[in-house]
Amino acid sequence: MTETRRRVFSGIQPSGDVHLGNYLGAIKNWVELTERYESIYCIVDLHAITIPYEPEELHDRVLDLAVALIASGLEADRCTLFVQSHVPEHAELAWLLNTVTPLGDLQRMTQFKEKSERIKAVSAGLLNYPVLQAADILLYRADLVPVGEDQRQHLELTREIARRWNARYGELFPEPDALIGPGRRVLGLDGVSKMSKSQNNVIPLLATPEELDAIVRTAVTDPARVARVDPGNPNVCNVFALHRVFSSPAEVEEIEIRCQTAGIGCVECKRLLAGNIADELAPVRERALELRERPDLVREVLHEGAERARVIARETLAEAYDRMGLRRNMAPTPAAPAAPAPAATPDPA
Ligand code: AQP
Repeated sequence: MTETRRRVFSGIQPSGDVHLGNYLGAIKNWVELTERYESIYCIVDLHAITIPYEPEELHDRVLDLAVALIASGLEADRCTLFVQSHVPEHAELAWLLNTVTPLGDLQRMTQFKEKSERIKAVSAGLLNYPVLQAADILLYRADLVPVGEDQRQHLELTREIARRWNARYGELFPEPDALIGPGRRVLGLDGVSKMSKSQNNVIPLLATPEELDAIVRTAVTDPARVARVDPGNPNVCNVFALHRVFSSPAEVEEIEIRCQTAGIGCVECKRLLAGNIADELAPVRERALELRERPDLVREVLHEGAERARVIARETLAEAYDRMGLRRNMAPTPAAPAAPAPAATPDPA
């Protein structure tokens, strides 16, 4: 049975170049989900400003991300794609949800702890990030949220926030389920940490073949393999992990053996990988080039996406305000039409 009526929501931050981690861990799966679900995808710019950023770069980053998403297959006829700040109801609902979210729950979030270690001035926005995320999801009363393992804790908090709010103000928000896709956690060029836009360890999704060759060449391989003549261990090599994704099974098998027997060096192994990534992503790159030539088209997709999203968002927010006793309509009730004056009776002469 096709589940056409169930709704999926997910978001991605315009916080840097979209990379293979985002693509393999999220975007590819999002495209597949559009076949089965009503899909709403959001460029979460309000989340991106919770860590230090350059205001003059943000708008271009949003458009670049939109280009990458549409080029990957999230075309307007398959899903609703929009920018979070274009639908102000996200921030409004987040404020309402803040009031039912215990401070301790936010302080316990792993991502908050990790990010606040890297940042000097930690803002309240970073702490409240998961509440805004809850608002993103609950605003559309989404049933399913495709997330990576790293986002599971935030989704659990969203469910908890929905439960608390519903218990206090009456059932409104469904508790969304996590949809853990087939995508894996992709490691960065250092081969240790998660590939992350803000970590300077990425392979950009839209890199040209030449750029890919140069970038992949910097990837860390098996650290124990010092010289070309040393045999390597593919199981601890991130380049090999990416071969498993981008190379044919026969090629993977051959590389595994040649690495273990020092039959192939890391330089050649990386060159092959860069070539295979370039080949697989060629259609995405080509579509992105077309879209970059037509920024008006990209803006139109985002504009129409926001219009569609707002229809749902307005309705949910109005209901939430109402249930919380926040009556926003203070317009005077129109006066009743005046009764017609009685016909004058002529004075008796
Ligand atoms: N390395 C990764 N492997 C697998 N999946 C990943 N995702 C991100 N990095 C990897 C998935 O991409 C989706 C969108 O991510 P996001 O931009 O909202 O936030 P993020 O996870 O914080 O991504 P980054 O690249 O690490 O951004 P910064 O550096 O700004 O924090 C999510 O579904 C995520 O799981």
